[in-house]
Amino acid sequence: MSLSRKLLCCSALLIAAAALMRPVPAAADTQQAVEAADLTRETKITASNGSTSRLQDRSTGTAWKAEADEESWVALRVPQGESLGGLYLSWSVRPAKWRVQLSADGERWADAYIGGAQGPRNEFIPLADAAGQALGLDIAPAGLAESHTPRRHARIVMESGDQAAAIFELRVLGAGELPTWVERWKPVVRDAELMIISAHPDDETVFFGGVLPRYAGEEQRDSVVVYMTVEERRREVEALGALWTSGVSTYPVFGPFPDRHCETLDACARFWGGKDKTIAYIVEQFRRFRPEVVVTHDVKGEYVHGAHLLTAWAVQQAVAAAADPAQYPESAQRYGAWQVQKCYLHLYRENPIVMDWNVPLARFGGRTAFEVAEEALQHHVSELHWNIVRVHDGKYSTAKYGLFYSAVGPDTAGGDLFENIR
Ligand SMILES: [Ca+2]
Ligand SMILES: [Zn+2]
Repeated sequence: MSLSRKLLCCSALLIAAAALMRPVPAAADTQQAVEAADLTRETKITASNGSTSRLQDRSTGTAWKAEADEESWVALRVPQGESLGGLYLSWSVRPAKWRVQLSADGERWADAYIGGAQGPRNEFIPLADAAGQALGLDIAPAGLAESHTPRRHARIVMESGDQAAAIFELRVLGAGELPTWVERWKPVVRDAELMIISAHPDDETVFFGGVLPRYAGEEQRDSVVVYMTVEERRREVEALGALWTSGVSTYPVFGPFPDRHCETLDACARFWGGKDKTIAYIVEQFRRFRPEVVVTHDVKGEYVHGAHLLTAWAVQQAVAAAADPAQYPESAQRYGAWQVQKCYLHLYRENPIVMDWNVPLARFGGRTAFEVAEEALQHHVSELHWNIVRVHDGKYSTAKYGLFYSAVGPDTAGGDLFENIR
């Protein structure tokens, strides 16, 4: 038996002993793993510069900022007796290069995770092994005496480029099974079953609320949400929270178009670089993700907003264009042509269907799609002061759609966006 093997055995015993000492919640099923504790409040957090309170105020309205063109760090120490299971970061600006290092004594550090500029805005960095036990002993052991000591110290070392890295929020998790609020985004899928095209973050819930809990959550259909325009970075974080709550685990697409208030389709098209550019972008999303069912805005723009009007109009054009390789040939060459099977428009008068969002959903503990949507909406914190921002059940009911296009025949039973698909 090698030395490292022996060390592993010792560690396994220590971990087993620690696990035995952990209190088990009275109502918990003892068969289940212990849920990782949120240690953020008890953890001492320091940084190379600036105030760390902005990292821990539970607000995406504030962010800690690194220094531009410098190496910066955020360091933390979990309390005695706790083990570090992972870090959960909400990035405002990702650094060009960054790493997470661990230490037993806060002086000698070893790399545990290397990160880069690309990645989700909300990111979980596991610092524990697959069994959910505290990692530490196998990371470049600094010496025999120390290798029994759990790594209670971690630091995020960032190399900013010309734009300084910034972090909205940092959460520190103990060892164990991750709580459900920790978002773990999957890479994009090639063949989406459902695509929602939403002009702004919050429209997916305000006007289409119910669709994602039912199809992404309850039916576990691969779902991609495309946002045409995003006003600021914190809105992306809010959208991620809403999507995760609705049962979506595939990272959304945040589009390139500027968010300006406009009341007509033409005014919005001027801001967005023209109608053709808008259609080309949606055609590319169809070809890239190959959705079977597409859901988008009311042709009247919901409460008459230019971005909703243009989005609904451009989706109608794009359904036919995406299927024709001669149109927008650049994305056709890259991804191939694609025929969307069904396209629904919110509140559309032709071929109408009414969804029932009041059915209890097993995957959400018996809550209904409408109730889940209302919970999801609470993530859009910066929009909640607007009157219009609520999950609609009256004039703009999230339950009402019409089938604008179908390659699989008309709906006959009704009440299911995937009727005739499978
Ligand atoms: Ca904050
Ligand atoms: Zn909107």
